[in-house]
Amino acid sequence: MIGIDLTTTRRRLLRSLGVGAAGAGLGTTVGAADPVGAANSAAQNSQSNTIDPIFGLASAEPNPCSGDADAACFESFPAEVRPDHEVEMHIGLPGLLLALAEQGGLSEPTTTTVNLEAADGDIVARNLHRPDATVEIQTPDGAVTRTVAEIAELVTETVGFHYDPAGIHISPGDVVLFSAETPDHAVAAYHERHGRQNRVPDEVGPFASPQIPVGGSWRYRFETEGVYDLYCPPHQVFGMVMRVVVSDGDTVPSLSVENTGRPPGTETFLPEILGDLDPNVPSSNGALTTPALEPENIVDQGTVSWDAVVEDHRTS
Ligand SMILES: [Cu+2]
Repeated sequence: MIGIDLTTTRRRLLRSLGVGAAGAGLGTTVGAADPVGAANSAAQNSQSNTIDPIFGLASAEPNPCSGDADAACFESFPAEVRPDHEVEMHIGLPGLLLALAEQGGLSEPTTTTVNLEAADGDIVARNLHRPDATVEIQTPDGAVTRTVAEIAELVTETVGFHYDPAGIHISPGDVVLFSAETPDHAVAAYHERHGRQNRVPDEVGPFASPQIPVGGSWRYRFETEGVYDLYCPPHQVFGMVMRVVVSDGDTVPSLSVENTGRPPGTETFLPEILGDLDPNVPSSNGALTTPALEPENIVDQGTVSWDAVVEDHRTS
């Protein structure tokens, strides 16, 4: 019965992610738009040329900053709502691991040894249970064969659902563009009116984006100095959070936390959708308490990558 329940839970989670048998659709990106057309679309899609302090400014039109565009892409937006910084929203889940999970995952004790070896992000093949044993994985493109050691490597490369950068230092009044590179993402402030701990400056309202379609974007202007903790509502349970530090120069504001609701989660459910394989990606709480995301480090670095947060978590 327990096995059936876990499978049901995993299926339900996979469905809620819009993930098919082999994770089809993950990593989907919309190709770089033609800059002139994108500029026109961006202008047409802005119902107003203002950024609402609660609802921001969303656009489903092709985002001129999608993919690997450089900072010149900001020029495509009207001056009064032009971004100063970009944060991308990603899913880092190998389709092969999702397909393996869907067919039941690895057997014990192989799962346990893979998890133990992957925990700090490094694999020592000889410590794995039968590292050269092969596993056949069914994908929509046919069956592929991988060794246990290769699957373990895939687990260490898995960084899960994330914002990139995961930490950013900006000036008061700056606009951040959140780009949806993969499906199902959104941005919300940890705020009491979202039923959460308040983790934004006192006078800041319960701001949030709608769910942003792939290739679309959302802009928000951070007016008030302070530390802002943000989460992705569908993926908070998988650790998708980030921190924005707003200050002039090298000033390091402190995070103000009020216990007005649920704190960032201390568990991550990634292993449940990966057939119990555990890439040791931090929970929401785990990510926000890494040294990498301390406000002082974010101000020092300017931006902190999600990879740095995961590495910090795995090696601490
Ligand atoms: Cu998300």
